[in-house]
Amino acid sequence: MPDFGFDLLGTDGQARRGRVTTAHGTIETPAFMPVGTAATVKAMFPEDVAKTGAEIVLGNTYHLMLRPTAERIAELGGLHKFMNWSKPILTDSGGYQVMSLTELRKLTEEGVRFRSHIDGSYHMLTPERSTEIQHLLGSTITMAFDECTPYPCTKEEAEKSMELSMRWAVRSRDAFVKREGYGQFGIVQGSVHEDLRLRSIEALNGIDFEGYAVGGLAVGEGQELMFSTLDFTTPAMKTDKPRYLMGVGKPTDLVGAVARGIDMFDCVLPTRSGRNAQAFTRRGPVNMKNARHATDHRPLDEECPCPACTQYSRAYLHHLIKAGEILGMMLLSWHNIQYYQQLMQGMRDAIEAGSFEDFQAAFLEEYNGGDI
Ligand code: PRF
Ligand code: ZN
Repeated sequence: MPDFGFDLLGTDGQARRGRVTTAHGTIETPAFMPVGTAATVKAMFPEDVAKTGAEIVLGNTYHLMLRPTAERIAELGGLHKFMNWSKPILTDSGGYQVMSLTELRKLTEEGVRFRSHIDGSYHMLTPERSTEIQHLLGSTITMAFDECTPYPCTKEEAEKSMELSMRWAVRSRDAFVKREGYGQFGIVQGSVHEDLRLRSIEALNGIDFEGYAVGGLAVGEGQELMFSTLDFTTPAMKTDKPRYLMGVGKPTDLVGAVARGIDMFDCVLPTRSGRNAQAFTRRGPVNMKNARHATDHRPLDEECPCPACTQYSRAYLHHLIKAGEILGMMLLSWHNIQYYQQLMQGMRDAIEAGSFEDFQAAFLEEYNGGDI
């Protein structure tokens, strides 16, 4: 059994090419993790998720603790067996979902008490309970329990919130049961403030996590502020540990964040958009509801190897979406995950070749050039 590890294989400017080694296999980075909130990447079979090149998926503590419960998944042999996915799984710790999905909640030093968005029942999440739930799930990568600082907020609020997350990081680490091949990531907070981000990194570096995430971004600050925050955040982070930008993002976000030294991402965008008629292509996003596709014989993207592109026309995809057919959502979800994985592969190849800057320029030109 290999222990949990990260090898930095090469760099090109700030961009990094790496490999995460885990109990459930390796993850080539930069990597994108499709979101499997409720023990399923929505509208996709796990074997098809793997066919796109995805090597890790994300699961959610918040959703799974409420339904079907962590204890039930543990009794059934863990999340990997439950959802028929044998590669690595990273689980988010729940605090972010509690704050974004529940109306009634109370945040204290101890943790967050909240009412389920499913049946209104009362629950409590603390660093200890979140870490225990992720252990019961059998998560390959456990996330520390944090508060995602809202944006905008005052600097004083950002400071208090970051300090609370750092105390929770210590408690999360203490509650983590270290096993060979499994890891736990700390989460840097501090909003868009350089001194707060640097203090957060300092506090987390004192705890030897297996990796470090950047939280509290992509919360409404906009791409420019997200990038300028990364510009002072990633250079202060350890170089020998993976760096994960949580909940990001659009294709242009991924390329810009890799250019700034990020190794891992997750986002609902490819799957959520896929269920909502939006397809991502080399030439930018395409709305498949648009009537211009109704008689178009051509594939969505002639260079994409996914079944939506190799076996069906734009006209058929348009018809499925207009008719509200489930297959339309399945095909667009597959295509979008495939597109994201191809984009990551392109970035990994460009970093290896030392041509990331050219890759970024060519990507932006084609992506912003518009659909054919
Ligand atoms: N913390 C956690 N999960 C997250 C975030 C965070 O800050 C974000 C921010 N974009 C997404 N998911 N635990
Ligand atoms: Zn495709």
